[in-house]
Amino acid sequence: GYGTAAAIENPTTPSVQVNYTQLLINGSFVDSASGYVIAHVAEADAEDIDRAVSASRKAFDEGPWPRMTAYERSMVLFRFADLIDKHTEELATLETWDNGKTYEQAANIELPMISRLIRYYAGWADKIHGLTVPADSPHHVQTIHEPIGVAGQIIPWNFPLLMFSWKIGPALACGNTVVLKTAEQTPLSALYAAKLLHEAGLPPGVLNVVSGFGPTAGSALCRHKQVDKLAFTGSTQTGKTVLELAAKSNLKPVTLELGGKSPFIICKDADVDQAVELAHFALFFNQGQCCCAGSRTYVHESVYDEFLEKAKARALNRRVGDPFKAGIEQGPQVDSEQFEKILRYIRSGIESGATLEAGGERIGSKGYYIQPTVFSNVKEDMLIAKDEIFGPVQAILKFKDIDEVIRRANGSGYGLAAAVFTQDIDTANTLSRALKVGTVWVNCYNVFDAAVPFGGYKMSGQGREKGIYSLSNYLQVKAVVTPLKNAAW
Ligand code: TXE
Repeated sequence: GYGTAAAIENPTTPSVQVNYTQLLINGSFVDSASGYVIAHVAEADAEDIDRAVSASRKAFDEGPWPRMTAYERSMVLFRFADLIDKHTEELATLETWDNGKTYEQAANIELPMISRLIRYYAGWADKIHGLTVPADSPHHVQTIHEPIGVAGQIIPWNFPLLMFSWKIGPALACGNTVVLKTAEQTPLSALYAAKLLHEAGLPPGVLNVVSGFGPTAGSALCRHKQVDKLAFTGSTQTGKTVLELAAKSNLKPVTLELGGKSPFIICKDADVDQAVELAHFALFFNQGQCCCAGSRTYVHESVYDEFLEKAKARALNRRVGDPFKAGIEQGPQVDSEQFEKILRYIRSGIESGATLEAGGERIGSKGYYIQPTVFSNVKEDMLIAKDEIFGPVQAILKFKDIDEVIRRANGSGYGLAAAVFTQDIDTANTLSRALKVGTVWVNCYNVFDAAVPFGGYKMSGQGREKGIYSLSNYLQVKAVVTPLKNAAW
């Protein structure tokens, strides 16, 4: 016969395992020239999203998570933070494998930020409460701050574990349950971290982590009617899709953290050496794959030539190579798609008349390494000054006066971050207030404290993450009104 449904649903597991997955060339198994397979990961589709959402729904509706005391929830998160510190080596290694970022950056900069952020939200869990509100009529009025329910969260590949922590930290502290979809390029670290969170005492179903692609798993999560809230970090284009899917399904609220084209403004009185180093860091950090990368470097005409020479020298000195080696500043780009996109933008920069001062090409023929690239003579109407390149490509523009640079800096459709470099307090204040962006760094860059809100104006997003601000993304406010029998008291 053809076999029964039970036999299909419970297939035999053979004892033989798949051992050979590389290429067999000249008698040996070898990796392909373009890279090697790190791991195979399960791919979620709509049906798996449905299973994850059901588990999350049940964990929210039936508890215990939202009904545990806030202190108990807080302790789970504190224990999780300790486990992150204990497993830094494993987590940072997975991050470097998946993303190509340097191991030193992952282990020494990102992992400590992640456990710190989890502790920050662990600290909030038992400090979330409503108000007693004075009414005009004889009523006792109070507000109760309740978790929203099942949060669907979608994260990108540029900071996989950091984005995981920004998303789950406030959601869990407020008592929500979560289905989180990692980026298809970088699924490994979040799975490992989620396992640690269960070791720390998280009940089953509270956090579900699914690996999968955007148009399948991601969109199924956005469309799901049992999901009560969405949080997304990624491209502006996909952000629009997420908002649309939310609106068309059950009108779930959405927070978005999207792309940017952040201006880094170097005024005439700036210390040029410091400005060069910070502008370099602002753009090239993480292979240029930062939503807040300082990707429009505005330099005052009086220091322009000196800045340009030094910026070029700094880019040429950048140490690019194996991200697991000590002292390396830049690893490969995340995948061939991003790699090709960046090389296309470099060609477009040359064609549109910008001056290529350094770099401009791939390094070697293996892996997605790109030379640290500097363009001068960049104009706002060029694509390299308008679009998010998301790669190691610095675009330098010249300006004359403050009003002009404000206008030009604000001319972008994005509004994520900006930097102001000056010794003059009045210039710093004027620029900080005039720039239409969610973060202004004055004489610094990429300072990411857990307590400081982050998010965008305009097409860089909606809502704020981190700090006290992200709690409101994960809370409903309920007003409870009760008549007072004896209004005199
Ligand atoms: O982004 P996507 P991609 C920018 C950067 C980059 C460009 C493209 O300029 O070059 O975006 O990168 C999921 N429904 N940023 O293609 O598509 C996807 O699976 C639901 C800036 O990687 O936005 C992944 O988990 N989800 C950004 C996440 O969205 C969908 C960081 C991000 O992928 C989906 C990353 C859909 N239809 C890229 N399609 C930042 N703000 O830092 C995709 N996804």
